[in-house]
Amino acid sequence: MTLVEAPIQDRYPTRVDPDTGREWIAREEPTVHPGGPQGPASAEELSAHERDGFHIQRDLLSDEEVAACRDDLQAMVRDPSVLADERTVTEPGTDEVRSVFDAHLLSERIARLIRQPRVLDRARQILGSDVYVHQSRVNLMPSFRGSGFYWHSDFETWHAEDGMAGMRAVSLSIGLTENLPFNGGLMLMPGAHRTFVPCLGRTPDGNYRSSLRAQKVGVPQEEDVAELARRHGIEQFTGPSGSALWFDCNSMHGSGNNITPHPRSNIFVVFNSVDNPLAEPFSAGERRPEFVAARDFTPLRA
Ligand code: 6CS
Ligand code: FE
Repeated sequence: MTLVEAPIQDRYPTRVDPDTGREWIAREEPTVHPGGPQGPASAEELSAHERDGFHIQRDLLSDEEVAACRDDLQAMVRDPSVLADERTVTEPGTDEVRSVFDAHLLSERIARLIRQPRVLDRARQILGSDVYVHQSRVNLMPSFRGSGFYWHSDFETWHAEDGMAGMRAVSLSIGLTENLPFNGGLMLMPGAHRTFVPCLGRTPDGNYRSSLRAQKVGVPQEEDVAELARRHGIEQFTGPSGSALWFDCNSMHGSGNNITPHPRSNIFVVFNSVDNPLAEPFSAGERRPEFVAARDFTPLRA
């Protein structure tokens, strides 16, 4: 007898036909999942995370650690083999580095950092289980010509293009420069993570090659953004270097361009629950490469 596995149910249909409509879907799963360790996040931080879909961890890194990470980052973007690699993504229309993926594999320091209790246990605490790294990168937003990202939910892409079934992933963004209100920092809509907003259009093959520079498919309609902003408002993540933002995979977020002389860089790591491993893409014809969507679900260990 052969066992036929039932296909995993698509709880969040997206990339839909404009004619079929795009009803919002209420999230039924929690944001902070039970079953994780008791610390290091406080009860207040966890309840803010559940309510808003994000919380800020001030002083995650000391000034010395920030300086060391920035040195690593500079070394990466000067390394010809890194620059020639598919994992390095440049700004739209120029060869300025925008992101280097697999940062936790390229930098020993980042590899160690994400296994320390101040990071790993907080990720476990939020997701209520062991975790693995779904995606990691360093992002650099240059001064004067840095381009932002339009509003989106990361989960929409990870569900559609990577086969992430449920909302049980959390992103960590650690500022390596000051995040000012005007140098292209992240804007988020507190509370919008409880709604899934389907997007229109089909996913073209090889979409990631352009979407990592400027996302076109998998962004909500302007009416949806306007209604979410009316209901939830918009906040911006600001803070000195070394502060970190933890945000839910379905948080609605985006960033403006950076025309200031102040560049912005950060380390970005996505933790997914080992109980939420990737299946086949729900709304794309092919899987994305491992450097954008890892399929090694081995739990991260200290
Ligand atoms: O593709 C990704 O995994 C991430 N990048 C973009 C531009 N949007 C979705 C997600 O944040
Ligand atoms: Fe994003």
